[in-house]
Amino acid sequence: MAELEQLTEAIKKGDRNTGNKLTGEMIEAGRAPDQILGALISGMEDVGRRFKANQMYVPEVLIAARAMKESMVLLEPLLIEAGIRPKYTAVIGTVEGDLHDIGKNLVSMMWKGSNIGVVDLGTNVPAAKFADAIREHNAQVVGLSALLTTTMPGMQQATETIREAGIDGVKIIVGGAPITQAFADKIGADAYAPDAASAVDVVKEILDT
Ligand code: B1M
Repeated sequence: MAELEQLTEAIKKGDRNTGNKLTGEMIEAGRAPDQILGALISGMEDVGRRFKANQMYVPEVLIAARAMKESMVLLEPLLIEAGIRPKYTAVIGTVEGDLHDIGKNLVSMMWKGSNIGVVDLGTNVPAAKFADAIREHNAQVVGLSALLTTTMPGMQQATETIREAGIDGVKIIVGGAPITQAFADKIGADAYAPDAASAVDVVKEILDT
């Protein structure tokens, strides 16, 4: 099997040792960084598909994402040198009052795995901080996560604050266990994603058109 395919396989399996070894060897051999990145993304895309189809579960996704992250650490300096930038920039955070971050982190990892740059604001993020970060990083997308019914109003507040800030063209994507499409519509979000893999599809749908 060609090295690039082997790297894709290593990411799919979450085999970070093989992933690191292959990435390092290919860098040493002078392989184009965008080809290595492509192989890593293919691996995470497959992980996303299987996660969505319930053929893979949260711990396995986290292990695959860790393998990808480690290869990215090796690859990043070359990508910067070659001027290869993520296709989009997204800001993400869990809304004010809410400390749950496992689902948000999964979305963040899946986005990174799809070549979307992510600025992660963490948990308990005040509405104004989202707006500030979108402006500061020129983000095209903002992801809001909430796990508590009591913090759903915080998601509405964040959406309103971002809209009121008049930031041109930023797309608001919402998700989390108590969130529904109906709630997303009610608060004026651009899209709802039921899971982390769908959050990748949603970004592609609304920005790649
Ligand atoms: Co909390 N908690 N918790 N908790 N907790 C829930 C959410 C709860 C349902 C448990 C229960 O009562 N059955 C309940 C909420 C009830 C409600 O509001 N209806 C609850 C409660 C009440 C609380 C506290 C209030 C408890 C207390 O102190 N009395 C407290 C609140 C603290 C706070 O936030 N202010 C609290 C605290 C905690 C811990 C700190 C102990 C811990 C969080 C640790 C952490 O996140 N670092 C915790 C946990 C772990 C849970 C449960 C058990 C698991 C949540 C989780 O991580 N699931 C949860 C019960 C449960 O779900 N079984 C529960 C796995 C994760 C992968 O799923 O986050 O849903 P999830 O993410 C999914 C999708 O929702 C989606 O993608 C992911 C899958 O692909 N998604 C997005 C998420 N964000 C998205 C964003 C997107 C798109 C998709 O676009 C931007």
